[in-house]
Amino acid sequence: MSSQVSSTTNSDKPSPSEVDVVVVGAGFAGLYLLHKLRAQGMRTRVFEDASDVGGTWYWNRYPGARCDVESMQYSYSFSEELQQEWQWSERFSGQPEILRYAEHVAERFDLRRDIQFDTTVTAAHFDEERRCWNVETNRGDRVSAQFVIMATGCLSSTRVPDFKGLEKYTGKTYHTGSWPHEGVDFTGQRVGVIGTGSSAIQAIPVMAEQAAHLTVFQRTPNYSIPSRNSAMTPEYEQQWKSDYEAFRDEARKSKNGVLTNPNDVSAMAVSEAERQRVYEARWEEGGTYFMASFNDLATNQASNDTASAFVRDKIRSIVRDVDVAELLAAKDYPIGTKRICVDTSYFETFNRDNVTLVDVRDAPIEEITETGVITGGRSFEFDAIVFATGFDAMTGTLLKIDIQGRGGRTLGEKWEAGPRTYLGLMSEGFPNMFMITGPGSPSVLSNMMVSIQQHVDWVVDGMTYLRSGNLDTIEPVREAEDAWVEHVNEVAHQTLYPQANSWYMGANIPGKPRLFMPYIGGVGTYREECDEIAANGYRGFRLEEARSRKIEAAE
Ligand code: FAD
Ligand code: N01
Repeated sequence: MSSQVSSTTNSDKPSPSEVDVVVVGAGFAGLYLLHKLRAQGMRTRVFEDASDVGGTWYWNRYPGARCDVESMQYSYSFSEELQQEWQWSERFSGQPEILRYAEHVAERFDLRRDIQFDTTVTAAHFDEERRCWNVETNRGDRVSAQFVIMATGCLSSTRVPDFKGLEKYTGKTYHTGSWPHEGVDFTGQRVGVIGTGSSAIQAIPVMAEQAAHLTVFQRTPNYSIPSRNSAMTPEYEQQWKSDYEAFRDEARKSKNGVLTNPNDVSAMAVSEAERQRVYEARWEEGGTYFMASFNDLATNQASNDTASAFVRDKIRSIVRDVDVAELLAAKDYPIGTKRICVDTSYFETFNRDNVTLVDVRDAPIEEITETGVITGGRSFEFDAIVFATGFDAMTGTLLKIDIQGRGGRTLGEKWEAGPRTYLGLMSEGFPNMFMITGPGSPSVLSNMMVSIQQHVDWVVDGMTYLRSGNLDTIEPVREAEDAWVEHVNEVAHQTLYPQANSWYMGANIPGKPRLFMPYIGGVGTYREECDEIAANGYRGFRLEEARSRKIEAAE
C-alpha cells in the first residue's frame, strides 16, 4: 500500500500514515482494544476527541455522577493483577474515582503513547480496490488501515432540544454530558434543570444543596430505586477478590452481565404478602437489583404492574406534598422499560423548600428567553440552566462520522430506517469495520464492562483468525444480517420494553426511526451465539481471501 499524507498531531509523535487498525474512541472499549491489539502485534492508532482517556467518565462530570452497577462488577476482568490491585472506595463509585481508574489503566499498560487526543475522526471510507479504510480527522490526519473499530460509545453524543430562543439566553448553560472540568458552584443561584432521566436524578439532590433555588422541569417521571450506596468494606472487597474469576464468569453467563441474585419466580405465582415482602427487601437492598425481584417483570404486564405500583407507593410515602408526589409517580409505562434509575435522596429532595417541580408534559417548554424559561404561560428566571436532556444514543455518534462502505454507500443511507447490523458488531457493505456494543447487541441493557470486553475479545479473535488464514476481509452476509435484525426486533416485542417512549427506541429524538435498538436476548445467550458463529467459520459472514497482499507483492 502506498503511503498517504499524515499531518502533525498533538501527541509526541505524528500519526503514522498506515497502521493495521484504527480505533475511534478511548473510553473503556478503546483502552482495552488497544491493549489487546498490541498483544497481537497489530499496529494500532487510537483517535480520541477528548483530551484524555475515560470516555463517559471523562465527559459526564456533573455533580452526583456515579455508576449504578457495583464497582466490583463495573471494572475490567482481563487482568488478574489489575483487578486485585485496584481498590474501590464505595459500593457504587463516583465519576472521579472511575475516571482515575481509567487513567490508571492507561498508565499501567502504557496506552497513551498510541492515542491521539483532541482529535475527532470525521471520515472513514472503504477503498474496495485496496481493501482498506482511509480515515480522516479534523486535524488533517489521513491514515489507512486494514481494520477500523468504532469504540465511539452508545451515550457519547449529547443532545440539547431545539428550544425556541435558546440562543438569546444570557445566563450560563450546561449539559450533564459535557460538564466543565473545573466544576460549577451554584451557591446562591437560581437554577433550572430540564430533564428527569438518570443524569438529572443523580444531579438534582446535589445541586439542590447548593442552589438558592432549583426548578426541575419534568416531562416524564421516572421510576427510581435508592442506591443504598456505602463505603466499601474490606470484607466485601475480599469476598470478591478471593474468587473473582468465578464471579466474573457468572456475570458473563448472566442475563445482564451483573450478579443480581435473580429470583426465578413469577410475581403472579406468589401471594400479595410475599410480593410485598420481596419488593420491600429489594428496595432496602437498593440498586437495579430491584428489577430481579421476579423473573417476569420485563415480560408480563400484570407482574410489572405490581412492581410499578410498589414504587409509586414508595414515592407517595416519601414526598410530603401529595400533588408533587403524584407528578413524580410514573404511571403510563411499565417500570424498567425506560432505563431504571438509581438515586441518592432524589424523591426526598422534593421536600426541600428551595426545590420546585414543574410539569412540562401538558404544557411543553415554549421558549427560552434572555433570562429564563417560559412554559404554560408562566415565566421562570434563572442564573443557570442545566440540560439533563440526554443523548442521541447508540447511532448518533456513528452517524456523525462520514462512513462510506462499498460503492460509496454511507452508513446513514443504509441505516435510514434504523440501524441494521449482524450481532451489533458489523454491518453488511462495511467490511472490516467493527462496532463495540453496537445496536443489535446487549450493550446498554447490560453491565457495559462485560459487554465491552466480550466484543473486544470477539473482534480481536476474528482479526487474528483472518490474518492467520491469509484472509483480507470479513463482512456480514445480507441474509444473516436481515435474520439478526428480525430476531432483535422479535425478541424485543416479546417484552414490555417497546411500550415506553425511551431512547432505547430512538423516541427522544424527533424524526429518529422508532425501533428497539439493543438486543434483549441476554448477555450469556448472546455470548454463546457469537462464540458458536466464530467456531463455525464465522457463519453468516463472508470472508475474502487475501488479494491485496498478492497485489502488493506484485508491485
Ligand atoms: P465511551 O465511554 O462513550 O467512549 C467513547 C469515546 O469515543 C468518547 O470518549 C468519545 O469522545 C470518543 N469519540 C466518539 N466519536 C469520536 C470521533 N468521531 N472521533 C474521536 N473520538 C470519538 N454503564 C454501565 O454498565 N454501568 C453504569 O453504571 C453506567 N453508568 C453510566 C453513567 C453515565 C452518566 C453515562 C452517560 C453512561 C453510563 N453507563 C454505564 C454507560 C457507559 O457509557 C459505559 O459503561 C461505558 O463507559 C462506555 O464505554 P465506551 O468506551 O464504549 O464508550
Ligand atoms: O438522559 P435521558 P440521561 N422538554 O435521555 C428530558 C445512562 N446513565 O442523561 O423522558 C422536556 O435518560 C427527557 O424527558 P422524556 C443511562 O443509560 C446512567 O439522564 O423524554 N424534557 C428525560 O427526562 C441513561 O438512561 C447513569 O419525556 C425533555 C431527560 O430529558 C442514559 O445514560 C447515570 C426534553 C433525558 O433523560 C441517559 O441518561 C446517568 C424536552 N424537550 C446516565 N427533551 C447511572 O446511574 C428531553 N427531555 C448508571
